[in-house]
Amino acid sequence: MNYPGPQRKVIIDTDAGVDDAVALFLALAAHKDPKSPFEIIAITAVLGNTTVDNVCRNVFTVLDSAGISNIPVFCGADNPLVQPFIREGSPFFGEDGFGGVHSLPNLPVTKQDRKLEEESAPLALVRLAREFQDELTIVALGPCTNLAIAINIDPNFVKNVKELYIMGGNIHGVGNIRPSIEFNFFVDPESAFVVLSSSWNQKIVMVPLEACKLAMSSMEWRRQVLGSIKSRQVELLNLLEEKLVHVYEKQYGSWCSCDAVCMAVLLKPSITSKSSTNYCTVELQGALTRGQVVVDYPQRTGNPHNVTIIEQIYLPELEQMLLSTFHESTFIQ
Ligand SMILES: [Ca+2]
Repeated sequence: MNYPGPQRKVIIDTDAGVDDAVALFLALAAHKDPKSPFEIIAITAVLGNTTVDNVCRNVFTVLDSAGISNIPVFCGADNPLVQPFIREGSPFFGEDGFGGVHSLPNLPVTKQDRKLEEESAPLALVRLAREFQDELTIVALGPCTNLAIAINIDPNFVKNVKELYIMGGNIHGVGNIRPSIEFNFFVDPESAFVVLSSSWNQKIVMVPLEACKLAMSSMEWRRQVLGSIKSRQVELLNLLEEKLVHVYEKQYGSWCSCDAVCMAVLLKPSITSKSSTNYCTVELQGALTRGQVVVDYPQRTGNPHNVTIIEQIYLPELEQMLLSTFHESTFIQ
Protein backbone atom coordinates (compact mmCIF):
# COMPACT_ATOMS: atom_id res chain seq x y z
CA MET A 1 0.00 0.00 0.00
CA ASN A 2 1.13 3.58 -0.59
CA TYR A 3 1.43 5.72 2.51
CA PRO A 4 1.75 9.44 1.83
CA GLY A 5 3.42 12.12 3.92
CA PRO A 6 6.59 12.73 5.92
CA GLN A 7 8.43 10.34 8.28
CA ARG A 8 6.50 9.86 11.50
CA LYS A 9 7.36 8.39 14.87
CA VAL A 10 4.15 7.04 16.35
CA ILE A 11 3.00 6.00 19.82
CA ILE A 12 -0.29 4.13 20.05
CA ASP A 13 -2.09 4.56 23.36
CA THR A 14 -4.68 1.80 23.52
CA ASP A 15 -7.25 0.04 25.68
CA ALA A 16 -7.24 -3.04 23.43
CA GLY A 17 -10.09 -4.15 22.87
CA VAL A 18 -11.13 -6.01 19.71
CA ASP A 19 -11.77 -2.62 18.13
CA ASP A 20 -8.21 -1.56 18.91
CA ALA A 21 -6.85 -4.83 17.54
CA VAL A 22 -8.12 -3.95 14.06
CA ALA A 23 -6.48 -0.52 14.33
CA LEU A 24 -3.25 -2.05 15.63
CA PHE A 25 -3.08 -4.39 12.64
CA LEU A 26 -3.51 -1.41 10.29
CA ALA A 27 -0.68 0.43 12.04
CA LEU A 28 1.57 -2.64 12.27
CA ALA A 29 1.20 -3.24 8.53
CA ALA A 30 2.45 0.31 7.94
CA HIS A 31 5.24 -0.17 10.52
CA LYS A 32 6.36 -3.35 8.79
CA ASP A 33 6.33 -1.90 5.27
CA PRO A 34 9.87 -0.60 4.53
CA LYS A 35 8.42 1.95 2.09
CA SER A 36 6.11 3.40 4.71
CA PRO A 37 7.05 6.58 6.63
CA PHE A 38 5.42 5.25 9.82
CA GLU A 39 7.48 3.83 12.65
CA ILE A 40 5.71 2.73 15.82
CA ILE A 41 8.14 3.53 18.62
CA ALA A 42 5.92 2.39 21.51
CA ILE A 43 2.56 1.06 22.48
CA THR A 44 1.14 2.33 25.77
CA ALA A 45 -1.72 0.59 27.55
CA VAL A 46 -4.56 2.19 29.46
CA LEU A 47 -7.75 0.97 31.14
CA GLY A 48 -10.98 1.06 29.17
CA ASN A 49 -12.45 -1.92 27.40
CA THR A 50 -10.93 -4.04 30.15
CA THR A 51 -8.32 -3.79 32.92
CA VAL A 52 -4.91 -2.49 31.93
CA ASP A 53 -3.34 -5.91 32.62
CA ASN A 54 -5.72 -7.51 30.14
CA VAL A 55 -4.99 -4.69 27.68
CA CYS A 56 -1.25 -5.47 27.89
CA ARG A 57 -1.92 -9.15 27.27
CA ASN A 58 -4.16 -8.32 24.31
CA VAL A 59 -1.51 -6.04 22.80
CA PHE A 60 1.04 -8.86 23.09
CA THR A 61 -1.40 -11.21 21.34
CA VAL A 62 -1.73 -8.80 18.42
CA LEU A 63 2.05 -8.34 18.22
CA ASP A 64 2.49 -12.12 18.33
CA SER A 65 -0.05 -12.51 15.56
CA ALA A 66 1.79 -9.95 13.43
CA GLY A 67 5.18 -11.51 14.26
CA ILE A 68 6.55 -8.15 15.36
CA SER A 69 8.97 -8.06 18.27
CA ASN A 70 10.68 -4.67 18.09
CA ILE A 71 7.99 -2.46 19.63
CA PRO A 72 8.17 -1.81 23.39
CA VAL A 73 4.92 -2.00 25.37
CA PHE A 74 4.37 0.17 28.46
CA CYS A 75 1.66 -0.42 31.03
CA GLY A 76 -0.28 2.66 32.13
CA ALA A 77 -3.23 3.78 34.20
CA ASP A 78 -5.73 1.26 35.55
CA ASN A 79 -7.96 3.96 37.02
CA PRO A 80 -9.36 7.22 35.68
CA LEU A 81 -7.86 10.52 36.81
CA VAL A 82 -10.54 11.48 39.36
CA GLN A 83 -13.63 9.33 39.73
CA PRO A 84 -13.50 5.54 39.74
CA PHE A 85 -14.85 3.75 36.70
CA ILE A 86 -17.46 1.22 37.70
CA ARG A 87 -18.12 -1.38 35.06
CA GLU A 88 -21.78 -2.20 34.59
CA GLY A 89 -23.16 -5.26 32.90
CA SER A 90 -21.21 -7.17 30.28
CA PRO A 91 -18.44 -5.23 28.55
CA PHE A 92 -19.00 -4.90 24.78
CA PHE A 93 -15.83 -6.82 23.89
CA GLY A 94 -16.11 -9.31 26.77
CA GLU A 95 -14.51 -9.30 30.24
CA ASP A 96 -10.98 -9.62 28.85
CA GLY A 97 -11.62 -7.18 25.97
CA PHE A 98 -10.83 -9.96 23.52
CA GLY A 99 -14.03 -11.99 23.53
CA GLY A 100 -12.57 -14.54 25.96
CA VAL A 101 -10.19 -16.00 23.36
CA HIS A 102 -7.29 -16.47 25.76
CA SER A 103 -9.00 -19.54 27.13
CA LEU A 104 -8.94 -21.17 23.68
CA PRO A 105 -6.35 -23.94 23.28
CA ASN A 106 -5.51 -23.21 19.63
CA LEU A 107 -5.16 -19.48 19.36
CA PRO A 108 -3.55 -18.82 15.92
CA VAL A 109 -0.56 -16.89 17.24
CA THR A 110 3.06 -17.80 17.76
CA LYS A 111 3.67 -16.72 21.32
CA GLN A 112 6.92 -14.92 21.94
CA ASP A 113 8.59 -14.43 25.28
CA ARG A 114 7.58 -10.83 25.84
CA LYS A 115 8.06 -8.53 28.80
CA LEU A 116 6.47 -5.23 29.61
CA GLU A 117 8.83 -2.29 29.90
CA GLU A 118 9.49 -1.29 33.50
CA GLU A 119 8.75 2.40 32.93
CA SER A 120 5.10 3.37 33.29
CA ALA A 121 3.21 4.57 30.22
CA PRO A 122 2.80 8.26 31.22
CA LEU A 123 6.53 8.53 32.01
CA ALA A 124 7.40 6.85 28.72
CA LEU A 125 5.12 9.31 26.89
CA VAL A 126 6.90 12.24 28.55
CA ARG A 127 10.38 10.83 27.83
CA LEU A 128 9.68 9.91 24.22
CA ALA A 129 8.02 13.26 23.53
CA ARG A 130 11.23 14.94 24.74
CA GLU A 131 13.43 12.54 22.80
CA PHE A 132 11.51 12.91 19.54
CA GLN A 133 10.61 16.54 19.98
CA ASP A 134 8.35 17.81 17.17
CA GLU A 135 8.47 14.40 15.45
CA LEU A 136 6.08 12.44 17.62
CA THR A 137 2.53 11.50 16.65
CA ILE A 138 0.31 9.99 19.36
CA VAL A 139 -2.80 8.03 18.49
CA ALA A 140 -5.15 7.67 21.46
CA LEU A 141 -7.56 4.77 21.01
CA GLY A 142 -8.80 4.55 24.60
CA PRO A 143 -9.58 6.85 27.53
CA CYS A 144 -7.18 9.81 27.73
CA THR A 145 -5.83 8.97 31.22
CA ASN A 146 -2.17 8.32 30.29
CA LEU A 147 -2.10 11.50 28.21
CA ALA A 148 -3.65 13.63 30.98
CA ILE A 149 -1.06 12.33 33.47
CA ALA A 150 1.75 13.07 30.99
CA ILE A 151 0.37 16.59 30.51
CA ASN A 152 0.19 17.12 34.27
CA ILE A 153 3.71 15.95 35.02
CA ASP A 154 5.53 17.76 32.21
CA PRO A 155 4.59 21.32 31.29
CA ASN A 156 6.42 20.87 27.96
CA PHE A 157 4.73 17.61 26.97
CA VAL A 158 2.07 19.18 24.74
CA LYS A 159 4.65 21.43 23.08
CA ASN A 160 6.94 18.46 22.40
CA VAL A 161 4.27 16.36 20.66
CA LYS A 162 3.80 17.06 16.97
CA GLU A 163 0.22 15.85 16.67
CA LEU A 164 -2.44 13.93 18.57
CA TYR A 165 -5.13 11.76 17.00
CA ILE A 166 -8.00 10.82 19.29
CA MET A 167 -10.73 8.26 18.77
CA GLY A 168 -13.32 9.46 21.18
CA GLY A 169 -16.04 11.89 22.02
CA ASN A 170 -18.97 12.98 19.94
CA ILE A 171 -20.03 16.10 18.07
CA HIS A 172 -23.81 15.79 17.81
CA GLY A 173 -24.58 14.35 21.24
CA VAL A 174 -24.77 10.80 19.94
CA GLY A 175 -23.54 8.20 22.43
CA ASN A 176 -22.95 4.49 22.70
CA ILE A 177 -22.40 3.70 26.38
CA ARG A 178 -25.03 6.32 27.32
CA PRO A 179 -27.59 8.10 25.12
CA SER A 180 -25.28 11.06 24.60
CA ILE A 181 -21.83 9.86 25.75
CA GLU A 182 -19.14 8.03 23.84
CA PHE A 183 -17.37 5.23 25.72
CA ASN A 184 -13.75 6.50 25.87
CA PHE A 185 -14.78 9.92 27.19
CA PHE A 186 -17.32 8.29 29.52
CA VAL A 187 -14.65 6.20 31.23
CA ASP A 188 -12.52 9.24 32.09
CA PRO A 189 -14.19 12.59 31.38
CA GLU A 190 -11.63 14.59 33.40
CA SER A 191 -8.76 13.25 31.33
CA ALA A 192 -10.52 14.12 28.10
CA PHE A 193 -11.13 17.58 29.57
CA VAL A 194 -7.46 18.01 30.52
CA VAL A 195 -6.36 16.98 27.03
CA LEU A 196 -8.81 19.22 25.16
CA SER A 197 -8.09 22.14 27.51
CA SER A 198 -4.33 22.08 26.94
CA SER A 199 -2.63 24.37 24.45
CA TRP A 200 -2.11 22.07 21.48
CA ASN A 201 -2.39 24.88 18.90
CA GLN A 202 -4.72 22.89 16.69
CA LYS A 203 -2.57 19.75 16.79
CA ILE A 204 -5.55 17.57 17.85
CA VAL A 205 -7.42 15.53 15.27
CA MET A 206 -10.55 13.98 16.76
CA VAL A 207 -12.47 11.09 15.25
CA PRO A 208 -15.83 11.21 17.05
CA LEU A 209 -18.38 8.45 17.32
CA GLU A 210 -20.61 10.00 14.66
CA ALA A 211 -17.86 9.71 12.01
CA CYS A 212 -17.50 6.01 12.86
CA LYS A 213 -21.23 5.46 12.58
CA LEU A 214 -21.01 6.78 9.04
CA ALA A 215 -18.22 4.29 8.28
CA MET A 216 -19.96 1.02 8.94
CA SER A 217 -19.54 -1.94 6.60
CA SER A 218 -22.30 -4.40 5.86
CA MET A 219 -22.31 -7.61 7.86
CA GLU A 220 -22.08 -9.42 4.55
CA TRP A 221 -18.79 -7.61 3.75
CA ARG A 222 -17.46 -8.39 7.25
CA ARG A 223 -18.34 -12.08 6.97
CA GLN A 224 -17.92 -12.90 3.29
CA VAL A 225 -15.17 -10.51 2.18
CA LEU A 226 -12.95 -9.56 5.15
CA GLY A 227 -13.87 -12.65 7.13
CA SER A 228 -13.06 -15.09 4.35
CA ILE A 229 -9.44 -13.98 3.81
CA LYS A 230 -7.12 -16.88 4.52
CA SER A 231 -4.61 -15.35 6.90
CA ARG A 232 -3.75 -16.01 10.53
CA GLN A 233 -4.70 -12.43 11.38
CA VAL A 234 -8.23 -12.85 9.99
CA GLU A 235 -8.42 -16.21 11.74
CA LEU A 236 -7.63 -14.39 14.99
CA LEU A 237 -10.03 -11.53 14.23
CA ASN A 238 -12.83 -13.98 13.49
CA LEU A 239 -12.21 -15.67 16.83
CA LEU A 240 -12.12 -12.34 18.67
CA GLU A 241 -15.43 -11.37 17.11
CA GLU A 242 -17.09 -14.77 17.09
CA LYS A 243 -19.69 -13.76 19.68
CA LEU A 244 -19.55 -10.09 18.76
CA VAL A 245 -20.73 -10.23 15.15
CA HIS A 246 -24.20 -11.16 16.39
CA VAL A 247 -24.14 -8.14 18.71
CA TYR A 248 -23.13 -5.87 15.82
CA GLU A 249 -25.86 -7.40 13.70
CA LYS A 250 -28.52 -6.93 16.37
CA GLN A 251 -27.49 -3.45 17.55
CA TYR A 252 -26.35 -1.82 14.32
CA GLY A 253 -27.09 -4.17 11.43
CA SER A 254 -23.55 -3.41 10.28
CA TRP A 255 -19.92 -3.60 11.39
CA CYS A 256 -17.25 -1.05 12.26
CA SER A 257 -13.99 -0.64 14.14
CA CYS A 258 -14.02 2.95 15.40
CA ASP A 259 -10.33 2.73 16.28
CA ALA A 260 -9.52 1.56 12.76
CA VAL A 261 -11.30 4.63 11.37
CA CYS A 262 -9.02 6.82 13.50
CA MET A 263 -5.90 4.93 12.49
CA ALA A 264 -6.87 5.06 8.80
CA VAL A 265 -7.26 8.85 9.03
CA LEU A 266 -3.67 9.08 10.27
CA LEU A 267 -2.19 6.58 7.80
CA LYS A 268 -4.03 7.93 4.78
CA PRO A 269 -5.29 11.51 5.23
CA SER A 270 -7.07 11.46 1.84
CA ILE A 271 -9.53 8.98 3.35
CA THR A 272 -11.23 11.94 5.07
CA SER A 273 -14.13 13.25 3.02
CA LYS A 274 -15.41 15.89 5.44
CA SER A 275 -13.73 17.70 8.32
CA SER A 276 -14.02 20.96 10.19
CA THR A 277 -12.36 22.84 13.02
CA ASN A 278 -14.05 24.09 16.16
CA TYR A 279 -13.64 24.70 19.86
CA CYS A 280 -14.46 21.52 21.79
CA THR A 281 -14.59 20.82 25.50
CA VAL A 282 -16.07 18.14 27.72
CA GLU A 283 -19.06 18.36 30.08
CA LEU A 284 -18.04 17.22 33.59
CA GLN A 285 -21.14 17.93 35.69
CA GLY A 286 -24.22 16.82 33.80
CA ALA A 287 -26.27 14.06 35.41
CA LEU A 288 -26.94 12.61 31.96
CA THR A 289 -24.14 14.18 29.96
CA ARG A 290 -20.91 13.81 31.99
CA GLY A 291 -18.32 13.00 29.35
CA GLN A 292 -20.19 14.46 26.39
CA VAL A 293 -18.26 16.74 24.07
CA VAL A 294 -19.57 20.29 23.79
CA VAL A 295 -18.80 21.87 20.41
CA ASP A 296 -19.02 25.65 20.11
CA TYR A 297 -21.08 25.64 16.91
CA PRO A 298 -22.51 29.14 17.43
CA GLN A 299 -19.03 30.46 18.37
CA ARG A 300 -20.28 31.85 21.66
CA THR A 301 -17.23 31.16 23.85
CA GLY A 302 -14.76 33.25 21.89
CA ASN A 303 -12.23 30.46 22.36
CA PRO A 304 -9.97 29.62 19.43
CA HIS A 305 -10.64 26.39 17.55
CA ASN A 306 -8.68 23.63 19.27
CA VAL A 307 -9.71 20.51 17.37
CA THR A 308 -9.86 19.29 13.80
CA ILE A 309 -13.02 17.19 13.73
CA ILE A 310 -13.20 14.32 11.26
CA GLU A 311 -16.85 14.21 10.24
CA GLN A 312 -16.85 11.58 7.52
CA ILE A 313 -14.50 9.27 5.66
CA TYR A 314 -14.64 7.31 2.40
CA LEU A 315 -15.81 3.87 3.47
CA PRO A 316 -14.64 2.01 0.30
CA GLU A 317 -11.08 3.27 0.94
CA LEU A 318 -11.19 2.07 4.55
CA GLU A 319 -12.45 -1.33 3.42
CA GLN A 320 -9.63 -1.49 0.87
CA MET A 321 -7.05 -0.65 3.56
CA LEU A 322 -8.45 -3.39 5.80
CA LEU A 323 -8.40 -5.95 2.99
CA SER A 324 -4.79 -5.20 2.08
CA THR A 325 -3.74 -5.18 5.77
CA PHE A 326 -5.34 -8.53 6.54
CA HIS A 327 -4.16 -10.13 3.31
CA GLU A 328 -2.13 -13.30 3.79
CA SER A 329 1.09 -11.68 2.52
CA THR A 330 1.17 -8.71 4.91
CA PHE A 331 2.46 -10.48 8.02
CA ILE A 332 4.18 -13.56 6.59
CA GLN A 333 5.95 -15.53 9.32
CA1 LIG B 1 -10.22 1.50 22.00
